[in-house]
Amino acid sequence: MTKLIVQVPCLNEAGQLPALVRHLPRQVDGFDQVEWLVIDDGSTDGTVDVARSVGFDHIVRLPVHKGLAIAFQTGLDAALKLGADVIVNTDADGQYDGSDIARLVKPVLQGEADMAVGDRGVASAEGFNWSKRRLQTLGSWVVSRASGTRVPDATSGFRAYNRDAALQLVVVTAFTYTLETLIQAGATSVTVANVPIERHHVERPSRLFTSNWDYIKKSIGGISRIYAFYRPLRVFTTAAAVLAVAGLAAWSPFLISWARGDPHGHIQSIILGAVLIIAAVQIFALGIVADLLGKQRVLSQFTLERVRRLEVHTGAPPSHYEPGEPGAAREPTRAIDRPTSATLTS
Ligand SMILES: Nc1nc2c(ncn2[C@@H]2O[C@H](COP(=O)(O)OP(=O)(O)OP(=O)(O)O)[C@@H](O)[C@H]2O)c(=O)[nH]1
Ligand SMILES: [Mg+2]
Repeated sequence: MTKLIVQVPCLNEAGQLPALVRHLPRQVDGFDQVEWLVIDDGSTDGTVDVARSVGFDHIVRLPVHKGLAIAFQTGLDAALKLGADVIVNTDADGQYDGSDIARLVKPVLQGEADMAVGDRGVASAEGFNWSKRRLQTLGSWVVSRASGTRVPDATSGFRAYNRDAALQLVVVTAFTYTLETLIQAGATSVTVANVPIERHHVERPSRLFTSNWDYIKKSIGGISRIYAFYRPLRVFTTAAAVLAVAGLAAWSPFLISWARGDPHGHIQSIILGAVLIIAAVQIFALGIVADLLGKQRVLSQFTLERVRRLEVHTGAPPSHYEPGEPGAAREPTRAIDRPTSATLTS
């Protein structure tokens, strides 16, 4: 029996859920069972009650607000423990069309990819303002550079994961799961497919950002941090190179007069140049340490993947779980019988 679980992370989405479920499928080709899971992140508007009343089978209710990245991961973890073979994440605001789920899961079902990302065509999509379009394009570029995977819509929240991909994912940055999960996919053995999808225009205010400026600030901060996190050597070496060049420039008055046979004076430029060169060497050394820490992170990731497999195998219950619609929750756990396919490639 194959099971699809559609998960919807929510922050105060009571008003959106009734319209959302009208388009969420109960049957998808290739699956015997399709279930819905809501992840409530400390909503104050009765999101959980509405989710129950509109037929969600499973509810994960975080006791306090933890942010989208943690909510997303808690949802994946619960879906695995509920026996999902494939997990689809979609947003509550109605931007994505439930009828696209069948198309989204196809490459995953057919074994062409471990993960599929719904591509909204962000570079040309109407309804996104200029800054959002540019920042989404920047996000996709950073993901391509940091991971070697080409993903045209890296910030898309409409995604499908097979069990292996879901077991391997770990998000540690709080800002967003979208970019980091793709970079990790590129660094491990998880293959990614891009599936063109419909995008509906959404009027309701974002739950992630309070204003345009907030979006720009958080996006630039988040994207830079993720890049430095996954490509520390490149970032630190670039910073060190800039300082080294500035140091040589500061030394140049002394070097020029020394070449002309007058090695006296220019004490300020010698001191400034020396300070800059020492700083460059230290930053390069920090880059090497950060690179080694990155390797440690990859090792921890593989340990965590094995712990998750054991948890699922032994039937550990999902965290913060409540059954949804009475009688709706079926088969709370199911063992994973296959060995890990993860390979150390990073
Ligand atoms: N659990 C949880 N869900 C959240 C949080 N912030 C946003 N969400 C949910 O994540 C989904 C995406 O949030 P949106 O408000 O649609 O984000 P957006 O700014 O419109 O981003 P785009 O849809 O990519 O344009 C929605 O289902 C939200 O309810 C959060 O802090 N916790
Ligand atoms: Mg949205």
